[in-house]
Amino acid sequence: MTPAVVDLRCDQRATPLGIDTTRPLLGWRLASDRRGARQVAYQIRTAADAAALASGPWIWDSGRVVSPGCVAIPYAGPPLASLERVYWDVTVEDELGATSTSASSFFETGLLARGDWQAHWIGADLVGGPRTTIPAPLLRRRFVLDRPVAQARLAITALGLYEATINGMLVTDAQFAPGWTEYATRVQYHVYDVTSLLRVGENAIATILGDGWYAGHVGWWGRQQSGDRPKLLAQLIVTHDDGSETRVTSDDAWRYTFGPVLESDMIMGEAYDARLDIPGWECAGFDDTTWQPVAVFDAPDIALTAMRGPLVRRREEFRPAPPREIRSWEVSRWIFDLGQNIAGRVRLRVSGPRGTTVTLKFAEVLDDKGELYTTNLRTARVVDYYTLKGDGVEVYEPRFTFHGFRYVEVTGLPGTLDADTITGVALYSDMQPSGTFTCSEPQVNQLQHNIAWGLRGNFLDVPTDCPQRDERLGWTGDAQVFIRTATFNMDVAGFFNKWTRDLEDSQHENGAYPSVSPYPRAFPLWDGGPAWADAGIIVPWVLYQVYGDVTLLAARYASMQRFIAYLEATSSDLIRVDEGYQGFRGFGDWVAMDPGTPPHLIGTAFFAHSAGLLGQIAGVLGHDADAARYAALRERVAAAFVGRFVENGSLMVKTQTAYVLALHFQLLPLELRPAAVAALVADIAARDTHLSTGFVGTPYLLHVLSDNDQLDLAYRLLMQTSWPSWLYPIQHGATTIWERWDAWTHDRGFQDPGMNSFNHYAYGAVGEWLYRVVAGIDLADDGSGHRALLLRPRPGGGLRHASASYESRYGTVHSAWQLSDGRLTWDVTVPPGATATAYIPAALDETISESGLALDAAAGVEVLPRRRADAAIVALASGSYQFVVARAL
Ligand code: RAM
Repeated sequence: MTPAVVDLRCDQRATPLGIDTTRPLLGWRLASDRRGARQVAYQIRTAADAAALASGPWIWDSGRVVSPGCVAIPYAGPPLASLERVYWDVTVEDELGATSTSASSFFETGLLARGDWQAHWIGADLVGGPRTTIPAPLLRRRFVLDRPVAQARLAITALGLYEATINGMLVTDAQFAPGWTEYATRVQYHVYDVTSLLRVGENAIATILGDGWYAGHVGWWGRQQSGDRPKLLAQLIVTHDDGSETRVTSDDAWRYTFGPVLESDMIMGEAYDARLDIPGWECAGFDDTTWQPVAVFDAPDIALTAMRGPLVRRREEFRPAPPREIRSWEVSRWIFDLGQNIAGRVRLRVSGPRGTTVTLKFAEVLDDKGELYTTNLRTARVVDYYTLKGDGVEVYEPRFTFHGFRYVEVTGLPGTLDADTITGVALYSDMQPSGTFTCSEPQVNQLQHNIAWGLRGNFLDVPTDCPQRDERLGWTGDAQVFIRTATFNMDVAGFFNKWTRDLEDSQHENGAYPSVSPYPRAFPLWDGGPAWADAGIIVPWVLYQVYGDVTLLAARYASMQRFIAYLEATSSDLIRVDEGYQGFRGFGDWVAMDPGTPPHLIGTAFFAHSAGLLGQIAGVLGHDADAARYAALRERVAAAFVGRFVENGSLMVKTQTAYVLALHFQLLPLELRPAAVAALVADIAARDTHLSTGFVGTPYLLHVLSDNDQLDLAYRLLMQTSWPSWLYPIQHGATTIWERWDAWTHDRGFQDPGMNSFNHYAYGAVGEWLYRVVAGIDLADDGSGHRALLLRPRPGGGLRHASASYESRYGTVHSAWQLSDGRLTWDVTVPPGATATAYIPAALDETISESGLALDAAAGVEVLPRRRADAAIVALASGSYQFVVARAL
């Protein structure tokens, strides 16, 4: 069977509208379970419509390109015009010479030139203050179409948030559009296909504007960090049957009023008075003559670019258990438990007398009296109010706010509440799940669950540290710590592609990357410091490794160079943030049990690491002189590290994180490594098999152990259940990852309420170890994305089985091992077009078969001459295999 060509993508999306890349990246994959199936050559064709793809005329024909590549292939046709739809397909030739053509796909450009926009920025006259909010304005415009509509596109954005309808129908189910960017530099627009929403005759376009991250509270610095009120920019472009065009743009012909959304703030919550509903205001025929004319604003001097990442959507819903009633002072409070800590909102379903106000409060955990624990929310109010209009069942879900919570307290409603009163709605960026991991230890499975929910709870347009307190910022350190784990659990290509641009937009002119991006100007830490600022290099690098997108590296290269130049300029004798350094020395090994790793050790280690990565990036981009220069810089920084921190052959700083960084970043000369490993092992033993690492050391800890013949110890740390450990929170009912090892302990209760989130993904960075080491799905690191796989499970820890799958750009990678009756069975799938180097876990005296055949007789398997004492090494063609390892008789 010739492989089918499926899953066509452009710029990582299926059939995107409104892209503004001039050379969008095309990709596809093959579907085949034939062993060895692979692409030898491809041919891409584009045409003006789907029918022409088959027979021409073609607009661009790549010709036959001999290449196995099927991810991130740049479009190389003629320059694209605004709002141009390009149909394309791809014909693939496989290794047997057979060809197969995909179904047709398309992509469509947005408004590529500034001059394409005739719209004006509009909004309401009213502004709030640094702490006082205003109601959400409703904006509308009626217009008449006198000819049939062939096609219509709405290009729209806001400084702030918009919800837009045409004739009362939402243009998108996305939430918090257009997302959060560095508003001083850029705002993203979206293009929607609204053809089916229009009709001949009178129409209405209507929007509600929310303060969002632009004008609402951000962090703990109050409102109006980027602007004083939300503003809308919208342009509807209608093409009629006869080819003529009608445009409706945001301008002074729009009118506005205030409605039922009295206040809606991302951090504080929403207040909605249903008595103020204005029935039909979004529809044609509504009389808006009593409304005010909108204010029209000068266009800000910022880039208006097409969206990159996915928008936030409603995802999972949670039905709570029946609520518990707490009655005091004649007032009933009802506490609901969703069973899962999420970022999102509650949909309320109530009936009651007109004017009744329901109050909803939120918390991640309960205190020892069974009440909501909200001290850790700091200045975030996190309360929603809904006032009933009193006409039967009313359903309400807020629009422009979200909370981090598992528990909800509802007050104000008469009568008895039941589980139907609320539904929890998880909100996060609309990414596709990419992996699964399970094993025979339920607590580790719960850990995997908590990692995945840590991601879901914090990938809300930007990678946030936490979703509940007055913070929720795009912390750079957290993002770099977690990104590799994130890739295993969700397709984060678009999400992080967007955020790397945010990060460059937030970069200080002197080259420093900040602590958070987007970067609120009130925050003094424009230099994120060691391990935080380095996200500017680490994040693009990981994206390249995983998704094979070179253009991202090219786009960010100059910015990365500026960062390394900044480190060179501000370090002294290559020691970064040395003692006495006047600038910010960094966050250290944040919330570590052992905080003793000094800033300049972390700084210099990450300087070497980032310089080394930039050297590799330069190599990938073909900048050979730069590659040599940065590689040499890395060596010099590593030497400076040794010169400063090694004495008599051992590290002077004796923290676990110091050993971990020195080993993982390969800073020590080879002969000093065994002693460092031994010292790390001894420290873990001295702590009764406990870790002491913080944000910085934790992600690498188990890798360092398993890479250095300490697999068993790595498993014992993973399986540790007393604190500090990954499983301690699980023993106490956690459903997400905690910010601190000691967020709550049985002997000490809650820790530092100023910094105590129960949904902080950073320590979930252990997730990549589960996939890469326990299940053994890894990359050969040749930059081809997942075309060259390294499959190397390392059974241990008393596990009887472990299984993972990962949706790579080439298809599903699968690895599942099982131990029973003294035999190890290992099922493996290598997707079409990919190859794998596989380490079959087998001792020298064990025999290996594949689907019942001797290894050297199995199709698609090439036994490599190198053999380890604990593994036979084979090269695998694509396909599925089952290896059985048994003791020789
Ligand atoms: C905290 C954040 C974040 C961390 C910084 C240093 O406020 O929650 O996780 O990166 O500080």
